[in-house]
Amino acid sequence: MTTRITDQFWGRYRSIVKNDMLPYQWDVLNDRADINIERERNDNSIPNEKSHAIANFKIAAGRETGHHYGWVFQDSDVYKWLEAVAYTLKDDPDNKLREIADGVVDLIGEAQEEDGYLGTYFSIEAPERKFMRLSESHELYCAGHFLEAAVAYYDATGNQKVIEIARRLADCIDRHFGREQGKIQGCDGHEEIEIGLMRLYHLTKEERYLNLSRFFLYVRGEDSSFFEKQKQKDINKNPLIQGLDKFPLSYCQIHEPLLEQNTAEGHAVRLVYLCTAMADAAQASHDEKLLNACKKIWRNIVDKRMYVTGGIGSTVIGESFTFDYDLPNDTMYCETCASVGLIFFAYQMLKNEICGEYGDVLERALYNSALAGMALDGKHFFYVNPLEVKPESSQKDPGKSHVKPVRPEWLGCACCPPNLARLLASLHNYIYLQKENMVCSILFMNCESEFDMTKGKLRIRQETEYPYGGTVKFYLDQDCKEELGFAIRIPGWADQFTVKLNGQIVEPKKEKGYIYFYKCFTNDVIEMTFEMKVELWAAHPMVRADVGKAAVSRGPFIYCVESVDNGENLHLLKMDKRTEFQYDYEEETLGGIGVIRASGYRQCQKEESESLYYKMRKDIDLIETQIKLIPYYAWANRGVNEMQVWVRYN
Ligand code: FUB
Ligand code: ZN
Repeated sequence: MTTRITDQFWGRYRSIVKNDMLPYQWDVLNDRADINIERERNDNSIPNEKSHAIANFKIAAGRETGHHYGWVFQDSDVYKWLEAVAYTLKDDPDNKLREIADGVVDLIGEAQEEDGYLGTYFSIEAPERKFMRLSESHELYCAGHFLEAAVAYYDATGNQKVIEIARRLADCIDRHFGREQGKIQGCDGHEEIEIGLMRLYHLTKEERYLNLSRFFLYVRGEDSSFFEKQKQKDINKNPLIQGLDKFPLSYCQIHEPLLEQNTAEGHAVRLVYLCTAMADAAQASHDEKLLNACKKIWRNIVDKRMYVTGGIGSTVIGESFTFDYDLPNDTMYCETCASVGLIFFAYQMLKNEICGEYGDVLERALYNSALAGMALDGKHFFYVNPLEVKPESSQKDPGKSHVKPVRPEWLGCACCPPNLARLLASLHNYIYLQKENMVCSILFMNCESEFDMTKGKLRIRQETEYPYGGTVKFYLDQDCKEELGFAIRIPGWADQFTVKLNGQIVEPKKEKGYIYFYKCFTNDVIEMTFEMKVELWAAHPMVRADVGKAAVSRGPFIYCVESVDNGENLHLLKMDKRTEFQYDYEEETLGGIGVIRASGYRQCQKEESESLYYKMRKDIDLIETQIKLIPYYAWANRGVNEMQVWVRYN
């Protein structure tokens, strides 16, 4: 399958990735960007003087001398950057970028040890501790990111060296881990190797990589004392990451055997990376049990633990899930990487089962929580994506130091910026899914695609007003005589829609959020019109934070209010059933956005309410006001600001 994005909305982001994000991040990784690296929360143990990520490789490679700096997983910033470069090069070849990236591959190759081991922290600082403290070491997490980058880079450029390094690394891991006598029967505290091995398996078709991935999946939680036993054995008692050992076993999903885990527990990024690999491996090895385990966790996330923005992770403590319906808006975590991971998970679930809900969640997380992770300039990033911010609280409430009102230029822990880069650069992979002789559409955007079906080629051109308009046209043409399948997702938010085939209204088969066409496509046009109107959403009554409030959406976007448009104290704004909405697309605002204006009210302060408490009166004093809402992803691009997604409503 090849897809070329020609879309205005996403095209802008893709050129930002190529022209701004990648060069900027390259400068940061090389410590030559004149920027302020912020700690993601008030915690002095967070290294924020520099990135040093490339320097770590140079030291490990013997090109320079010195010490490792940064997190034990600093290497992964380079790998994610390289992966983003790979997708960009595939889409838009560029000799200069290719030369830099080939140089990075050479450097990584030089940093790799004789036996295939790769990990700059342990090569430089603690060779004797390799694979000894897997709860904290992130060795396999980094390895997984390298495997992902290597597969993408090989696919884009055919660079042989990168895949040799990847194989040597995977083989080294294979020699050390497994069920056989003498091998380590445990996993990394942070899932990711499982995904990387799956990707290497898909590329090489070598079963041992699939088996190794499955081993890492199934060994998780088999012996929940594994990490503790490793720690006891490690003669060096210094932690690799301060404070990680205070978290419960569920932090890294080892509290129960994998198949018995029914709810989304622990560190949110880890959980969705785990589920991504589980769903991928389930599909690749026809493992129904594994798929059912994914489905249980999926249901728990989507029904009880996901924010309306597609954010996940309700608390900063352990960057974790908490419990059902616990979705506070102003202390949550909603890490950018967690939304990126949720997108990966949703996509893998779609590979198992064509079901609109997976596409809906993918779309929700992409257009909202993930996209909010970066500023419109591509050079400022949120780690945490709040649904409610009062800048004063972020400054003065130590419990909210992670809730930032403005995106920093870089972060002490820089996992999110390159994760966004690789997601945006690989977006063409999430528009369709091909299953034998069936193509399913997932995302709507202007693009041109060609699919190699087992029966022949299918070409699809998509023409749409999305994300701000609800018309989508698919032009389909095939070069074989046999019938092919084409499925279109009906977005969960679209109550009404019409379908036309070559100008005639039709009612195709609809199942689990998809409509299906089976046909020999010869210059056929399918035209979808989704009614895209302003919608109000309520949360389940058990979501304490949202009772008496509404969230506003239009199409794939969740909206929010900002004080720059509505004045301070957004908590005093109110809408009710008389509220009317007006929608306008504003080309000049925030790079071009759809703005919603709502007739509403602002609670005003009466004299008696100068007192902290006063006798309740039946009526509240409200003055009519116009409320302006903008898409959530575009917030925090106009200085320090209050922001709220959920607005009072009755
Ligand atoms: O531990 C590696 C990465 O750093 C995680 O995925 C993020 O949540 C951050 O903790
Ligand atoms: Zn992150």
